[in-house]
Amino acid sequence: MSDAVSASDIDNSLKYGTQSKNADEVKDRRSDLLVRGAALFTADQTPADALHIAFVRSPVASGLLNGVNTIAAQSMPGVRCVLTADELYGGDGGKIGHLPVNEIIPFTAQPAPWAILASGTLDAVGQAVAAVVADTPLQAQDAAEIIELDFDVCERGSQAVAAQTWQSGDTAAHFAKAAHIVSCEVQHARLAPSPMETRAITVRYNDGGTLTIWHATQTPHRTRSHLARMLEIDPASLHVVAQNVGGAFGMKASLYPEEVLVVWAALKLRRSMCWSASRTEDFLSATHGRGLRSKARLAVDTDGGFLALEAQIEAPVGRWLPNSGLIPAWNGGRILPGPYEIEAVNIQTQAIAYNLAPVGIYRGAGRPEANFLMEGLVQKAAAATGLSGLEVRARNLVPAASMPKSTPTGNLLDSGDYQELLRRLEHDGCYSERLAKRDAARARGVLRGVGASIYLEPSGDGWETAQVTLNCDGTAHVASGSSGQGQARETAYAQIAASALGLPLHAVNVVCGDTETAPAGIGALASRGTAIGGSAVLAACTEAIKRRNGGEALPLTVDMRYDNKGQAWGCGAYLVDVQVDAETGEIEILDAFNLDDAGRIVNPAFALGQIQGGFAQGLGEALLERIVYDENGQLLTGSFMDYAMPRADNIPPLTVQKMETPSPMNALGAKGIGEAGTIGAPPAIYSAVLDALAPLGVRDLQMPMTPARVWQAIQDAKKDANNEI
Ligand code: SMO
Repeated sequence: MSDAVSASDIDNSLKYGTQSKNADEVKDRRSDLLVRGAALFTADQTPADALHIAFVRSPVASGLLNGVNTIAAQSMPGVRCVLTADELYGGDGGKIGHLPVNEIIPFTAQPAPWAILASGTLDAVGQAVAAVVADTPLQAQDAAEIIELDFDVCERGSQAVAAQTWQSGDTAAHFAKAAHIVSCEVQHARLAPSPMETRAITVRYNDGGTLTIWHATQTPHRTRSHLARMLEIDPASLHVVAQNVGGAFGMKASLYPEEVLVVWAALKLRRSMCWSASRTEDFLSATHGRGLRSKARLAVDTDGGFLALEAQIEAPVGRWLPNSGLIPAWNGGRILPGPYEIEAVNIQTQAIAYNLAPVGIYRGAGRPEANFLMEGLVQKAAAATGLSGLEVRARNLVPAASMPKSTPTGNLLDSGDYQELLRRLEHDGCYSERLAKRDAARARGVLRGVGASIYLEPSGDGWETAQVTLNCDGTAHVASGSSGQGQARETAYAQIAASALGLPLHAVNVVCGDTETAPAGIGALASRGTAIGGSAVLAACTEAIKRRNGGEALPLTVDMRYDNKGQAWGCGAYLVDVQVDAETGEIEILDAFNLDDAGRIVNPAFALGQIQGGFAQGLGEALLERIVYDENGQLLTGSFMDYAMPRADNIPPLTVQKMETPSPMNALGAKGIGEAGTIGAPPAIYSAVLDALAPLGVRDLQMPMTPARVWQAIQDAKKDANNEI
């Protein structure tokens, strides 16, 4: 082989950034299998002798559970056993602990502990009440369907469970002297994250009683530690593997009750066991995202300067909380006032429990909501002052010279040049030409609009692990505590290591997502994979080189636990052109310009993929997606026939440009990019649509801006106009 490496090569090339191949040309190591449909997902790992589980679910949103009649089901063909809360919590069932919750904002009322199977009360339509274990999935399903639940229906309720306030400066004084006070009220729809593979878990019962668990998760090490704690078993007896998970988007960030049940059953019956949710089961009982209701007022001076911000955020949660259930409430509040300089704030956030499906993190997890609220206020401030939206932003963005900048909610904006983003948005995004095209279209009677947004994407905080081994044959092995959900994680880490070690890419092997072959770590969430996980790889490589230069013999292994210095704040600015059909209310996005600053980029093609995917999901929130319940808490959108996902023909051409302001907060200088599109796209699309409808007098809309809603808004505006005459 012409490019084989020897151990001595490692000594000679220490300079990070000397890549053997143009980073642009590096393809995802998994792409061949994925594109050919040959990659294995969780449900593909099912052992031949595995038993299958089907769940009986609550048909009501709130009720008292008097009993479960399982007798007929127990004698159905292929049925091994039927499990209810009695088996789990009574008799010799042993005890199962509760799913942990990250109390990122303080509980104001401790939510009732959540049972793995309903015990005493029914708290949401779709809550698992009983489980059938059978030889085949269909046998399990058939038996589940004849199980009868005895219950009394109760009133649905809601209860505030957690809250936090951020207060700084004298907001009242500023509002009293403000030249303009603008306000904004946003109701985000609940969204279904909808990964390609639904929730799935496959448990292989091994000789000796250990378990190998394939789990569609973003956090395999968390799966192991939480299961060990809840089931009071040795974590060493659990081997958790998360390989191709079919996407996750926050929905697979932590364990679900159903998944704990599957593992419990495998241990109890000493058999391999598996479960894969149907799409409808995911709509019913996997976590939803968004759903926040936010209200805000902004005090503005005569020059368009922002003086003070008041905001109230209400984040819905279910009657049970996944590990990250409080994150959207936290991010939705603490990320205000976004990229703008406002010293006086009074922001309250609350998490409120409803008898509906659980809510968790979903791509952005409070970032899109905070950003949408601020951009809405900016548009209102522009209208009130008569300035353009871009001019109002320019007057209020945190200047680069102030970085790092402490925010009134206790964050530290680490780096970034927001004014330059705005300047480039206007110049490189050809803003005035877009306006000219809009005006020409308007002159022909076409409803066309241009919208802009600026966004922040704080990455996660904390630590991640990496283990790097320099082998005698000149190759390197990298094991990361992080995981992947489809971001080409191993390939990006291989690029980081190859650059740091001065090796050709093929000489670097990378593993992650497996508790046996990778060190314990956090996982794939909160835009932290490259910023923190990648920095852990880099730091381990740097240490390996140091020890090799110090004369240490090969093979040598470095175990690194890397702590970042703080959150890295990615940022960007988007421009969108839309056209609205006045007859049908249909919106077409004609074009979009995306300018993103994710700090140091490892692989431009992977970053681009994240921007495109995020934009598509942001577009879904803006125009299409909405979970709907009826007044009894019954889910009306339980399939893709009722819940509209964006399709390829909804996605406009994207012109993507980047800035690269390295973050001082981590070794790599990287920031997040995975959530950028979901944060930046909705407000840009929204303001473009309102701009298009402005000639008709439409001033307000809520997302998703479906044709029916847009058409109705047009009719209402016409009616108002007629009334005025
Ligand atoms: S919403 Mo993300 O997977 O932290």
